Amino acid sequence: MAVITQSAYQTLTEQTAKELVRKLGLFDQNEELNVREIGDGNLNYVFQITNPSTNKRIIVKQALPYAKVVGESWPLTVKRATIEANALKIFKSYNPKLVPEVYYSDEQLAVTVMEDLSHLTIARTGLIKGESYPLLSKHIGEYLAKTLFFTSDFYLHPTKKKELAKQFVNPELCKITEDLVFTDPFFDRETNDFEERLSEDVQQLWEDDELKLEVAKLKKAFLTEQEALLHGDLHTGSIFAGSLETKIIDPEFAFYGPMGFDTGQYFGNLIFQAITRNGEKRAEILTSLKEFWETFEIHFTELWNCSDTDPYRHTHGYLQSVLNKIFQDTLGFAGCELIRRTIGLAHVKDLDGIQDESKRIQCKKMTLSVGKMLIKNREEHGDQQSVLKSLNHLLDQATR
Ligand code: SR1
Ligand code: MG
Repeated sequence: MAVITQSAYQTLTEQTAKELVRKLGLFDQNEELNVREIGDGNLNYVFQITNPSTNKRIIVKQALPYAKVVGESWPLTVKRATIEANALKIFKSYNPKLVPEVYYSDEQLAVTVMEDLSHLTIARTGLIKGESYPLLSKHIGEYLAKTLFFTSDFYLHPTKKKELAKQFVNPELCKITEDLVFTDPFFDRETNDFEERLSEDVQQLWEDDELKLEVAKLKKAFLTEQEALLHGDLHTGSIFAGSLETKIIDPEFAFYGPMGFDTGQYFGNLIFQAITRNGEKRAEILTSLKEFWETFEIHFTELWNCSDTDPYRHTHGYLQSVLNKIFQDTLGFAGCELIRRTIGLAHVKDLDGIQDESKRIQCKKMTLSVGKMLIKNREEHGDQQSVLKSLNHLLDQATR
């Protein structure tokens, strides 16, 4: 039930954000509070509310009725706030330590009030600075094995699964991904954004029919396969990291889709770091990629072996074929992520933050090559060792 009676959507201000947390009883009426708008994503306002004397902090997040990255000319449903709050609750139920707590959500105001995580760092920001997060990939591997398995037909009753899938129909946010990840970067579209020095590489990509056929198949999988409840936007900017702790945030793109989309977005975003680093720091990322998939496989297999929902569970070869499919999808979706973050609308700081122009262009050419390799060869790579070998080989050649 709504704590605040609100007939229509209104954009929060620092003042109304403060009033809200007081009304919710999260702070006393007489507590002195500081407010800062700290949202650095593409879509929402994020207010951090602090009592400076006790250091207690709370986050109030509000979905804006448009995409902040473009402006008011791109209207966007605020229903995504409810999707996000509900997804956070479901994901937390499977991974209590890896997802923040939601204290309150209001559908009308598109507001979610939740745990503050400012003792941690956004993984992308930390990784760009060269920080090491030895547990990050193990945590993400475990988180994904659990969320994907427990929300799939391998675990849920088919009726329950279909009800959940209905609750998470998210057409507007999916359309953003369909356009910005799977379509625009592969055609000459206005939303694309790339340096003049990449024009030749981009032209080649647009003329590569073999690549486009494979991207079309991946887009079809994204549009039609309802395998599990996905986070839907699991890049390193949607993860808070510390040396011991990891928290997955921002599932406003959540919907029922192919499992390999979430694993692929994480995999692809780590590859940006493998490309921009050298020597031992690069090796750290390659180890992290290896740990990610190994952990995912171990947990997924364990859950598979314990569950008794699916009568085909012990059929020889079935689990392996499911894991192979997720792995191939992971590579393909990772490839799309690498390409779209290089030449599409929404870029990443891993690349755009490189000040030296020649180095930046060289890295971007590499993300395009690795992206194409992953998409085209995804079915030939039988296991992760062979992918990491190809990746290493490509990167070594470029560094020489
Ligand atoms: C208009 S939104 C652009 C991108 O930001 C989000 O985080 C998603 O990745 C989306 O593609
Ligand atoms: Mg986001």
